[in-house]
Amino acid sequence: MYSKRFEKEAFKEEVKNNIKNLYRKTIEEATGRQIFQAVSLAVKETIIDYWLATQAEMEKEDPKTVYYMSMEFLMGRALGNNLINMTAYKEVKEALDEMGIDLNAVEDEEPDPALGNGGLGRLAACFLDSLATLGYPAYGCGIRYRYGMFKQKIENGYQVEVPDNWLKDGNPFEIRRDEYAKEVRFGGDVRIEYDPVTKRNNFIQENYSSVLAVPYDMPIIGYGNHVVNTLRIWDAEAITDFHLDAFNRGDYRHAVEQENLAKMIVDVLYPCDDHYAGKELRLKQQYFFISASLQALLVRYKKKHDDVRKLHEKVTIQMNDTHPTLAVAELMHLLIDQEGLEWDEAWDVTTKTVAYTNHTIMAEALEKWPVDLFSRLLPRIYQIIQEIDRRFIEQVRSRYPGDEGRVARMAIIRDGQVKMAHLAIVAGYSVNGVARLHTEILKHEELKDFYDMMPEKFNNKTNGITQRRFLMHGNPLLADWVTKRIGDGWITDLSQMSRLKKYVDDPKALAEFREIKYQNKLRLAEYIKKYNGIEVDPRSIFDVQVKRLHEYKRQFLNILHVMYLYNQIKDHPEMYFYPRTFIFGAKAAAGYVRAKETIKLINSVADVINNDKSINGKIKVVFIEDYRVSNAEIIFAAADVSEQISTASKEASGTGNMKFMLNGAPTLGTMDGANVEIVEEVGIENAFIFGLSSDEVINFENNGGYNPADIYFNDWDIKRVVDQLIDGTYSNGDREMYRDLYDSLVNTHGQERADRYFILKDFRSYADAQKRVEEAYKDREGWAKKALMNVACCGKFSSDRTIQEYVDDIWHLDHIKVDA
Ligand code: B1H
Repeated sequence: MYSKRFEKEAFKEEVKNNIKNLYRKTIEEATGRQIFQAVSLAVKETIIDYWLATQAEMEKEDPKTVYYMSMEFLMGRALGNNLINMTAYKEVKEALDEMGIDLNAVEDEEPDPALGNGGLGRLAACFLDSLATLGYPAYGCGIRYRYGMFKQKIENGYQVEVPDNWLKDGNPFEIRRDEYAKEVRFGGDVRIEYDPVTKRNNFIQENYSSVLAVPYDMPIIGYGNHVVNTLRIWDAEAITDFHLDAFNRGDYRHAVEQENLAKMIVDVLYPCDDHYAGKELRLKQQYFFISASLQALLVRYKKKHDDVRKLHEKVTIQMNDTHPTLAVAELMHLLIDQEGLEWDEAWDVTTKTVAYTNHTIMAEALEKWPVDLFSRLLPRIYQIIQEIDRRFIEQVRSRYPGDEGRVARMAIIRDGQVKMAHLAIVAGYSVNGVARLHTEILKHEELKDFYDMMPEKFNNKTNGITQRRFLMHGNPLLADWVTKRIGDGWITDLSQMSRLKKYVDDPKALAEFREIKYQNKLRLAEYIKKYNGIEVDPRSIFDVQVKRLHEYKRQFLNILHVMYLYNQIKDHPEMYFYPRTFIFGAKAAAGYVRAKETIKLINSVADVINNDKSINGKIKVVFIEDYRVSNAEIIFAAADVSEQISTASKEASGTGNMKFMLNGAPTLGTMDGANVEIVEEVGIENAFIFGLSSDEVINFENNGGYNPADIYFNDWDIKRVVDQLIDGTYSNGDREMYRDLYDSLVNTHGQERADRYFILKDFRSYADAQKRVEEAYKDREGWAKKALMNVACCGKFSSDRTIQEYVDDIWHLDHIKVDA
């Protein structure tokens, strides 16, 4: 279907036939969902040809391949993106038009696959897109959760979670691969048996439970290069009698247990972002997909190679945070217990094969497993980690004699816990952070001891995003305009965006650029009308904060500032005020009480302000329900202001910030994560920066925090806003509804520090920055220049650049080429 081979009539015929054969219907009779299925199958047909061709090429060239291990792949809808990358979007749209079918409507029928929480999962998806586009052989390895990220409903201002049954009607792009199914074993005991022939101890797991891991493959299509890589996600099934060994056959109770284990294990994605769940089932999920993926990878490697001691020459494994760190021990297990390698040989291979990416310094996100749980569930894996730990501690002791404090800090197993980050660092040949500032904090604060001992492992890879989805697909008006101005090279080389700089002094170009933003704001306004029932003025400033809800991201600061503005307008109705629409979108982890209170607060403030006729609609507040990849594309395209207001040092990188920039929304933010690099690229005059620096925050934290009372009792505007949390203004007189949020700012209850995230400390500086935004926006042409400069300077933030750096510095992959 790649444009030159696309045959419109044949395609139309195929869609018709699919509807006939699948549903015994004509196009006129088919439902939207059915048309989506039929169109997708027609598209898949072409994909498969290129998928086969890519496989054949890999078979022939035997290139070094990366296996990207991740608990999350937040792919978003596939149909539109696949068509874009096949460079067939416009032709297919035309063909469907002729059949009276609207492609956009068909796309909207696709469930939005949400096998991820937020930034970490979406990053994995962008990386797969870039790997295929750059022509690098790659497998994504993950879990085929039956239920992805929950759907969010807002009822009476509160978040309600609804299960996301994304597989209900089947997934047209996946292929089930029974022939690659693998058994994964849990629990039981390890018997040690001496083998006099090899003179080795054999470790034999007995009395275990097991499940069958069955892979489903999804195509990952490179842009315009015919490369199709694979996302392999594992489903779990009960091991049928046929697979059970004779000893276990007929053991009914055991069979039922295994059946239940299989059902449970892939049931649902844990909806925690930047937070560690600590549940046994989560550990089972981790081992399940890691063991299956590694077994499959070894089989594939051994088809061509007989010496597993050279695995690292053809295979590299990237661990997306610590969630896949069991890969270290499982690889050791397979190499020693199955392949017969000695410990040192296995360790040599493992430590040349696995690499680790850290995504957060938030203490509550660090994975630590209780030893008793861990050793019961994974007895052999635990033994191996004990031995890794024993040898590592020996090294620390010989390097730092007498420094037992250091040993205690660095140990993998300590105080009854297994520390996954330590294991990942000790075994990984590379340890990277996800933005320059984040990596520096890792090296000099959080992971200082490890950096001291092994500085050569540490490196930075600043995150990126794919411009194919977040501009070409999400913002076709701007994409076409850019292409008209500078050609289409930016699609695979985002640095070419810098050629747009020459238009910042071209009034005609600026007028067109502004008109596009306006059209995108109209599109979002329609969406908001349809799904929220709120009228918003597309000429107002669209000030947007969309991301997971977390205290450190400070949606609370944003809404407190809205409350403050509202007070100002009420006090001074005559005051000049540029109309603003504050747009929020955020899911809270189901058990995260304070995050959910914040959602309720935003909705309460929205209720009061949106219904106050006296302010003439100067402020509108909108909470967009169920923020997800598909509506994100519409939101970024329409944003004027990008709120990136995390407490400095807490947001490892952020990637939403980059998507806003790509779509021409200047950043209003702290010097945190990748904001630092965004400002460096675009110039401080084209951003709105405020607040404490990361050094200042870290300093306060190391010295017991700061005293918010100093601010609360001295700044009358701030006190008034904070008091409004408990005087009933936003709760129909209920003084308790927001008591916990109030306390979090000014009252230390026991152990928790008041205002841990420096909201009051940064409030004035934030309000000033917001004032500067308003001033700047009044100058319409000046604003358009700033916005255009953001587009022109976003080149660095393509995930193509990020992936090229991973390849050059860490993975050293071979390139593949697929002929049409
Ligand atoms: C990020 C997570 C995360 N960092 C634990 N850490 C999870 C941690 O389910 N869990 O247990 C899930 C997710 N996610 C994000 O990664 C960072 O906060 C962002 O700043 C960063 O941009 C993103 C991608 O690197």
